[in-house]
Amino acid sequence: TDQTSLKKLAGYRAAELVEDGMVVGIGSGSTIAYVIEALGKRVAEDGLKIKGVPTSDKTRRTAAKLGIPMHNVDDVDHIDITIDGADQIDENFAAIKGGGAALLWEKIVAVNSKRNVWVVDGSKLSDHLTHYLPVEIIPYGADQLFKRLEAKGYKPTWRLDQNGNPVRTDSANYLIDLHFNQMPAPFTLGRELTSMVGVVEHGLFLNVVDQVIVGREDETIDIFD
Ligand code: DER
Repeated sequence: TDQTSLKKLAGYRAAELVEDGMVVGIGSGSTIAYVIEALGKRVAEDGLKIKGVPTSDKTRRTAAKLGIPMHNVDDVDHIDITIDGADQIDENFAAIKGGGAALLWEKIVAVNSKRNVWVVDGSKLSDHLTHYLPVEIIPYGADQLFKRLEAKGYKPTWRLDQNGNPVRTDSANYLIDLHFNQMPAPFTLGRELTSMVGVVEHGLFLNVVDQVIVGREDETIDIFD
């Protein structure tokens, strides 16, 4: 089975966690596109009543187009459940996110959610984190910050769009991706990064997720709580 149908399988399964009347944080990326598709169907066909809270402008537009009422994170009292994707999840449920350039809003929505669920295909699971680490930074002083990260041996690269221009996030910040042969302890690395002036947030999501839904090659679904 190809990865797409595993993402679809897991995405549709995750959408079943959403109940009528919920405020739902909606993640970003190609796996979550299936969650949005499934929720849109239920809104249109079953009259599901939910409030969606987006983790990116792209998600806001995609969900709204399918008839899901979208609200900003500050316009709801609380978020009952957030369903998002991830780039890599290790055996302690620590994750790297941000491959889709949405890590800041994803983390803002996650920390304001009663419950966080991640939906992945099996290829995202790893016994330790090896994926590049996205870091969102303020444009003013970005070049100096890039050099400081280089000096630390973190092998930074600019996140570029298909025209080779630096990507701007939904908060109009830049993204730098860090590369490690052996990643330092995630919690320590995260604290170090957010203590650097000009760093807004990083893609290490630690002690965030409550449940992980995995679409397996043999089309089974594993759920880890
Ligand atoms: O940026 C993110 O963290 C997204 O959730 C994303 O990286 C997951 O992307 P995918 O579902 O398209 O693999």
